[in-house]
Amino acid sequence: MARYAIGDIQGCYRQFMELLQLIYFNPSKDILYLVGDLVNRGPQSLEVLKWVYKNQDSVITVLGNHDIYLLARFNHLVKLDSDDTLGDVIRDKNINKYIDWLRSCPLVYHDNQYIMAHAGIYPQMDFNELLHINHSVSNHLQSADYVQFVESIFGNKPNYWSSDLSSLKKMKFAINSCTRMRFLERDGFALDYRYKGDLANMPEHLTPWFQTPFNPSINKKIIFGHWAALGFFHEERYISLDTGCVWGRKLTAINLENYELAQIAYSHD
Ligand SMILES: [Mn+2]
Repeated sequence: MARYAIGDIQGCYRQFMELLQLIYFNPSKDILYLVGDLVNRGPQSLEVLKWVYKNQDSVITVLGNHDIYLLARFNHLVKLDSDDTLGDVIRDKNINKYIDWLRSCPLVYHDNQYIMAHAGIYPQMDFNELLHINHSVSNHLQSADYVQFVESIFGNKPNYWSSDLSSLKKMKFAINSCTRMRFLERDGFALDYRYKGDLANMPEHLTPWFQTPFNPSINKKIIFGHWAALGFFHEERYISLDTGCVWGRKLTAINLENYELAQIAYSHD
């Protein structure tokens, strides 16, 4: 058995299939860790969803911002974004089963060695409290009135963490930090939603989330994606996997036993 983690696929089905061939992925014995953002922007979101749904017993997926957007879009909670490529997903005859499967995916997954969340783990949070909130979010997403819940979690506020927040605000903060975070304000560590670029050009008042002091309860290597401008990084405490396939760059897999990398370039035909 081998475990592999793969970055943001965003509908790049062809590259996803080529990457699985390159790593000799065998769904009967290997496990894939997917950092989320399976869909949107790219050309074949439906094919990606079908594959992941069919192989769900061999796949661990955490929710990305685009996956949550699909839940909202399916339920007519958001305006159609001009870059949206989810039309064929929404119209598919099996859409209900894909939506129900997405509703069963967590925000955060962890095992003995790793913690995985789409954008990362907010460094100031107690990890056990985050797991508790993760569990509440899953319960809401799987409840009969999940549409109301999805409607209630949109928006940038609160952009700071406090254990005094209400339970809904804690869930909103956990969803925003786990699925959208890149930079924090140096002073007070509030989430910043404006700057999405690289580290070289970051405004002075910001710091990347992973370069701030961590709560000691966050003591495993963090696997994340979401940040195409950051690209691939592997350091002692984290693995960054979004290498911008949907923006014409690469799709990346890392073997979680020996850290061998495999990559497929977006365009080679
Ligand atoms: Mn994302």
